[in-house]
Amino acid sequence: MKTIFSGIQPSGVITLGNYIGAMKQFVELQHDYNCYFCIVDQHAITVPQDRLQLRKNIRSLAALYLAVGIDPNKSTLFIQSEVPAHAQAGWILQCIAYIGELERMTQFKDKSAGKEAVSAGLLTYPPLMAADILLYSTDIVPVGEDQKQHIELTRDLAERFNKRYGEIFTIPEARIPKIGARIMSLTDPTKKMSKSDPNPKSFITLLDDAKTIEKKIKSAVTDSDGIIKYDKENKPGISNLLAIYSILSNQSIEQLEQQYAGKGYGEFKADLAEVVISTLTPIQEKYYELIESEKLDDILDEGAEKANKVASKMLKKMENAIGLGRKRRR
Ligand code: ATP
Ligand code: LTN
Repeated sequence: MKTIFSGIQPSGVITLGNYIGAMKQFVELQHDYNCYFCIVDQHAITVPQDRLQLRKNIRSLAALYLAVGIDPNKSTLFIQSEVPAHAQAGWILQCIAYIGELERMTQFKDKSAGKEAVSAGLLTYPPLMAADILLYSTDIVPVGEDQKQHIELTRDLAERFNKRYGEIFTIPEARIPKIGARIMSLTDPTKKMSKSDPNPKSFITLLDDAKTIEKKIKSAVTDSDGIIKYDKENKPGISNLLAIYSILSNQSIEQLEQQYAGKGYGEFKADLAEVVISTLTPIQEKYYELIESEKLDDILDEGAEKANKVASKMLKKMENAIGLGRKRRR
């Protein structure tokens, strides 16, 4: 069975963008692959985080993974900081990476733009992400469009390591969905929807209640020509809403265009809100059952244990190949 690894940052509550671009795929893929899904808390601290909020977001993300349908009997769900090999292998891969290639990452450029203080971790984040992936001999990494560049860098680092020290790493491939790989902000449809956006109107979280969802969709930025048609260049707002509608309702964009021919944005948005609410209601019910439960801790303990076994073995292999530490007789 091939191996899948993916991670989500506990930097806020998961948005519809994260769900459509990443999580929804995870649920489908777990039946056919050996899957590892990670709460990448060490990645989240590359930008400042409030201590209590971070703790809350980590637990909330774990419960959401399960609530959307990740089955702990099929997939390994764990928290990155509970598996020390990630940071250890991340350090080694930082020593393989070049500063120039890290400075070229668009996520680094976006997140550091205009900031007075930028942490070194924001720059060296991709080698840690490479460690996440390479420790598990991952074949496939399901992610949204924005992560493509990081996976390419991961491949480069793995190839460089293999060439220098011997064939240790599997070279992973990104898997990006055909539609929904880049859900846009509701307030600025030229920007990606992001859970850490300071304006909560720009995203819908998986925990938003029905009223909030209706309001956010109603106020989503569109255009003034009143035609429901997919045209990303000229009608980015409506095209984004059509993409969300299409994926959540399993109807094609063409079907939706036909269904709403001659109808107004108001009706379209009200129907879309219904579709979003009916997708999220069962997820929220499961979430609230899990969030305070001991079962959630048991699943995370078991996940960390399984992940630790695999990751520490690979870390040993890396250290051996490089010549770190001592040669062990036992
Ligand atoms: P942050 O705002 O903290 O950067 P984020 O919302 O961009 O967070 P991540 O934790 O970085 O989310 O991403 C988790 C997964 O969701 C990744 O696979 C990423 O590609 C995907 N993803 C993030 N935003 C979107 C989006 N707008 N559309 C589709 N997929 C997305
Ligand atoms: N960089 C990713 C999160 C992430 C990840 C990973 C995704 C960290 N490690 C490993 C896939 C595989 C992000 O910002 N979305």
